[in-house]
Amino acid sequence: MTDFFPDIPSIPFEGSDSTNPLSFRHYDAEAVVEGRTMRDHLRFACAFWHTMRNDLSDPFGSGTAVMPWDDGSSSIENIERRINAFFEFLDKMSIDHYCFHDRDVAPEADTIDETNRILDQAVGILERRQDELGKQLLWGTACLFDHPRYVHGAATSTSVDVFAHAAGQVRRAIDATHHLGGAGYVFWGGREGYSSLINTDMPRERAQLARFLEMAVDYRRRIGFEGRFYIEPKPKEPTTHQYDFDVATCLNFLREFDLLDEFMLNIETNHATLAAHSMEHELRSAAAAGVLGSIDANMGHPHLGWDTDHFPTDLALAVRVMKVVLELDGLGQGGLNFDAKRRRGSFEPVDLFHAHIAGMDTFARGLKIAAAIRSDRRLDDAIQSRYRSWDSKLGDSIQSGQCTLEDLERHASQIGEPIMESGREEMLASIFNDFLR
Ligand code: XLS
Ligand code: NI
Ligand code: NI
Repeated sequence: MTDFFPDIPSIPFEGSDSTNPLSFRHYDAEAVVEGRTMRDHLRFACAFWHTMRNDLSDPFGSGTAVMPWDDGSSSIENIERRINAFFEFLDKMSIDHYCFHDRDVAPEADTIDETNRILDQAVGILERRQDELGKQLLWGTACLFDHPRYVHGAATSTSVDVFAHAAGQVRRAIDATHHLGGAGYVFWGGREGYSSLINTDMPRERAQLARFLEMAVDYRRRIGFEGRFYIEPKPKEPTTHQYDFDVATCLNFLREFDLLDEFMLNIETNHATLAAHSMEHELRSAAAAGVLGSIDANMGHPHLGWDTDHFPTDLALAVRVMKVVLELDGLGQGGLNFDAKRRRGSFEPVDLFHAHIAGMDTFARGLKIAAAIRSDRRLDDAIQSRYRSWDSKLGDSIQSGQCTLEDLERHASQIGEPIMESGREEMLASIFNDFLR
């Protein structure tokens, strides 16, 4: 299959001395780190929407992306060409997984029946290609944010008829994901939020969203879909405030509506940034609650305040992400999805390759360095040592609930003023940097 990127070969691993930009310098799929191959640790996925459907337009200018395979029509031939170009790309890049929205692969038609017929056709093509090339669907999802009917939200719309449209659309998107053997299904509430509280009944909208998710859980059970259900937190954009603001907000929502056993989270770096959290904070919050399921691996830009979906090229960030993933012993059936787009100026087809190589090599390096930091142990030991006073009789009795405020007051007055130690933050940051070689 060399129809769409004829001048670009399959990307080889050439090692860190290579100066060939169309090679991996760090991602060596079969190399073993902490007893597992890089391929299994990283489980890279490519996003159909950015790779095939993003023309790189921005609010000030039209699209620049050169896509010779795409005539812009909704014909089945064009749908098939896009899918074929996508799989040629995955194959040449050695990317094992992919993700898509229903409307990325099959545009909406005039009637629901016609829309579903086109989606079924597209799913048939995806199925053939993924089976031929041994690729796997990491997750599917429904686009509930583009069509004008979703202007006031989908599950959280003021219109019950819109809720019904969204329910039908999600049903079909879950079917498609199930049919393709998807490892997961994502709910990203693009318009599940509000523009202003002046016209919004927030508790009512949250309850609608919970009901929607309950219906999806019920449906999953009935059809026997065993992939994971993920919620993808994001604080804002396109709405002013989204109900799935961040990990903590999602956890509260899932607990409040008794859905915690049914959902994990898909955490995106740029969304963490928009919520004024570090990605590590979001990952650790989710991991502690047992819901860290999958990652949308991208990044923002310090000077830009929106979801710019840059390719993840920040090595230190990748190290922090991979350290959490290693501590968790992997993402299981989750993975690292490049929910990332090229800059508008990187419009040639070959830039798709450069962008994904940059992301994959950054994460491969991040994985190796995170493993080195773990085996060195100085950073982990430093954290453990800071809390060592808790590994004591007193610490145990507090933790196990055998201590009262009066007991502790007595203890405090016996020992006098505690001796405090430095947190050594700068020293530890410097040790971390020593590994970024
Ligand atoms: C948008 C989201 C979106 C989800 C899938 O900001 O990241 O791309 O990942 O709907
Ligand atoms: Ni995303
Ligand atoms: Ni995003």
